[in-house]
Amino acid sequence: AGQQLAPYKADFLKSAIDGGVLKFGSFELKSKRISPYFFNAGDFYRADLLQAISFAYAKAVIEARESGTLGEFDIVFGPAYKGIPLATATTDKLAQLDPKTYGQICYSFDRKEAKDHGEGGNIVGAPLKGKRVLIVDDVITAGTAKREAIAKIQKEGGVVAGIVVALDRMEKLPHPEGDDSNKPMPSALGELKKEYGIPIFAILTLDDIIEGMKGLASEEDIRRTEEYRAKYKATD
Ligand code: OMP
Repeated sequence: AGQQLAPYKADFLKSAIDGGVLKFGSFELKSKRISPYFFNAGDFYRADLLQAISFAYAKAVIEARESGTLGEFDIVFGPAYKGIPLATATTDKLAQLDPKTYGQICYSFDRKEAKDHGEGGNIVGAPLKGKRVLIVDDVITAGTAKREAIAKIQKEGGVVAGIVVALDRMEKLPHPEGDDSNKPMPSALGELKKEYGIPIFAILTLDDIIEGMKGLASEEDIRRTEEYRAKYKATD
């Protein structure tokens, strides 16, 4: 048996499964891999679920600050569109849980439709210039979406302090000889960490889901998810 999940992680996983945010079946990912599970953070739209996800993000951030994984930050940034409610609700929850430390934290997000040229107008909320920015996003698989967010923040003169996601799928990068080669490969998350020298952490990892789904999901779904992990888990 693996390690027991922290209570806030177990509660979050239960909310995600009960709320139909974490689904089991057969799903094609952005990477074209066929996954037996899918996490859609866009489905946390009901008030009780929004509270559950923002509480879990806030707890993960507070834990990362207290353990020294994450340094100080000024702004919580949510990449459009799915990151916007996540960052906004997380900012609110941080201030609610610890007003002394987080009462002055700001949020901001980008406009998807803004043009690449021109001055300003790309960011809604707190200006990023000279600020330490924590990115709040949904899921990390290959890390493409995170690279775009980092580039946007840097372009606005912000310094990326770290990235927090709801789910780290722990997947390996595709092997140059083909994705089904079964050869070991490092993770997208590890590569991002190294490349930018920033902390990246998650409320849940795939290991956490497999540990926590016992009793919440069918034997068949657990078996298929374990098989997927055996096939696509990264070496780090
Ligand atoms: P990367 O940008 O490659 O890291 O993929 C992450 C994105 O994939 C997320 O922002 C989602 O758009 C999507 N996704 C999920 O939302 N949930 C999943 O469980 C898996 C994916 C995915 O396609 O890999």
